[in-house]
Amino acid sequence: MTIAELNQKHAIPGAAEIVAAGGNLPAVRISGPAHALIYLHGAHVAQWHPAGAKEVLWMSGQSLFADGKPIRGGVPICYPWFGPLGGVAGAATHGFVRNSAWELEAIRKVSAGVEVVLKLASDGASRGVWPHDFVLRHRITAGNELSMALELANTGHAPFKAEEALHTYFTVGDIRQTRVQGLAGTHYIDKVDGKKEKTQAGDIDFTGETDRVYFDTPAPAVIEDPVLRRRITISKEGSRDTVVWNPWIAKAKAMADFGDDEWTGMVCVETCNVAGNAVEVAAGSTVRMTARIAVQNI
Ligand code: TA6
Repeated sequence: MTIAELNQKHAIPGAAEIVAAGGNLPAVRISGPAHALIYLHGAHVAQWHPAGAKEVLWMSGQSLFADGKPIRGGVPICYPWFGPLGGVAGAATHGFVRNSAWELEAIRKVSAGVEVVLKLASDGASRGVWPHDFVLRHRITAGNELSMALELANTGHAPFKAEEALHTYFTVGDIRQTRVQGLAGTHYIDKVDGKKEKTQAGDIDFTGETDRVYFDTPAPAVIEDPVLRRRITISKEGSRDTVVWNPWIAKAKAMADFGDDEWTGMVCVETCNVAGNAVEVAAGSTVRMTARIAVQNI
């Protein structure tokens, strides 16, 4: 559908319209009182901030906005695998749905703000990469909080297991002064130290490349940002794991779609089910993973 046709069907005057955003890709722009920008490409939430707040999500100035390519920032959806696909050369990192064109199913005003529903179904191409039938719906509500619910339906005749993540990039004033709270005492795999299993002592602070998968962490995580003087709380349902990532200097330099000096202004705190906590979905059933983001001044 063209942007004009999408607006004809879905626009809500004064609240939501479809625009040609980065790379002329169609995106839903939500305006007032909260602001959000949601690409149909990858059902990708690229921007969100409540009224009166600075932008909460982070986006690289070097990000690509192109069919088949991931957007560097906002909230990429990782599915049906997280990270590289073991043993399959050329398989897209973090799965293929973040690079796919999703269908805009609905936009509606709700009490919590504006809800946008995007849908992606398996097809011949996806079955060639991953041999299961599914329908994904991403229900995003942008208001004073940002709520994202990823619903996964198994439309096939056999159960399957899948990994899933809302790989959320947050803006921070300076990662070197930022702490992540709420994961003390939990176990994690340290991907920058030989994937050793460790226990988190107190708050997470950042003194170098940080890439950790925290297992069995259903509790909220909190980003404490003394520079922007705000606290971002990430609550969740249906997610057992949390990934915390900052590429630091060398990794930032190594990524073409990540500015060399941008590493100081971002942190990923990701809502996910990965590795041993991959979701098992029975034929005909649906599972849901939700992240809810709130920001307050401190
Ligand atoms: O979530 C952390 C991570 O798995 C890191 O290892 C790093 O690869 C990051 O994701 C970004 O992955 P991407 O494929 O988007 O470059």
